[in-house]
Amino acid sequence: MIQNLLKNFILLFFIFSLAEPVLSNNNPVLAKYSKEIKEIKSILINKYNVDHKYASEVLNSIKFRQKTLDSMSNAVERKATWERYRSIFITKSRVNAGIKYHKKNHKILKEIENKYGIPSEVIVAFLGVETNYGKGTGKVKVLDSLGTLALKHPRRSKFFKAQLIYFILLTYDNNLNYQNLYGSYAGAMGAPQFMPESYIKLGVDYNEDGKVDLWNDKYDIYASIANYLIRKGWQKSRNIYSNIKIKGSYEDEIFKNGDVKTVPITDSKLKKIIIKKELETGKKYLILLSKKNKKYKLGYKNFKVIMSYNPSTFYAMVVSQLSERIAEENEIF
Ligand SMILES: [Ca+2]
Repeated sequence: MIQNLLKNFILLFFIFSLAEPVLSNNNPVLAKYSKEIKEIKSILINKYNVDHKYASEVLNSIKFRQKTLDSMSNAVERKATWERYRSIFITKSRVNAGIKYHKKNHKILKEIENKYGIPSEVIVAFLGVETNYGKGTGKVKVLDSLGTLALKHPRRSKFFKAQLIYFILLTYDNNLNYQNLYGSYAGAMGAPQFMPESYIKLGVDYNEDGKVDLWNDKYDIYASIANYLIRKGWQKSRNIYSNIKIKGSYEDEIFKNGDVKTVPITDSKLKKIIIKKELETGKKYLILLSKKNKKYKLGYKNFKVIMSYNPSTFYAMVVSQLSERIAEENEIF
């Protein structure tokens, strides 16, 4: 209420001041990007009805972070082998912590599982890989990460520009202090590390307290992950992937275009090259993990759904394997 009054007061003040605030006058670093900022501001004001002064004020507060750009090009997905990547995420401590977390939050997790049909251990595995079960939600100001990437990323500035716009909209609509929101170097937020667009479009206010809180509210966090997966096409009670054995002569062939990828394969082709012939229904993918060590799996629709959260084949496989270990409930000693 007070915030609304304040907003109205600011709006009135702005209308009667009659002067359009000059954006770059107190942030010379941004001057070079005045065209882009003008465009972002215009979308916020005209498409999303964000207050003019608010949009200017937030955009003016962006501080560039070179570290953000460096981190983008050094992401572990881009460099590690499967064995190295797996060893980072499927560790004794992460598996044991996941089993404990799953038991501790059993009641809420089961409620969400029953409502959405997403296995609770899959929800917990996402949290385990993303933020070590909500413990490390990121220490970088989201505004600065997204501002840097939106204006300076060499290839993906269009994507990050959209995320910056959604971020500002999120803070405006929910009365969140944009100076106080921290996330990953790429602008992912909260325990499940949602980008602003997903936060706005797929976040769920499950406990109906008027806001989607992905930092602190377990109901909102679990329901938002479940909702995300359902909306991306998760198939209830179906497998994520299977172990398969490919006949020796075909093992080299499947890796002829390299590894670290997930590629579609038809049933007829599959029947020709695998040893065991009984197949599940639905689309299938060869998950090519390591050419050197001939590591591969057979993926189903749900594997691709996990990849919609993060397009890395390795990422989707560690989420899948961590969820299995949590479901088994065998702590590692
Ligand atoms: Ca809520």
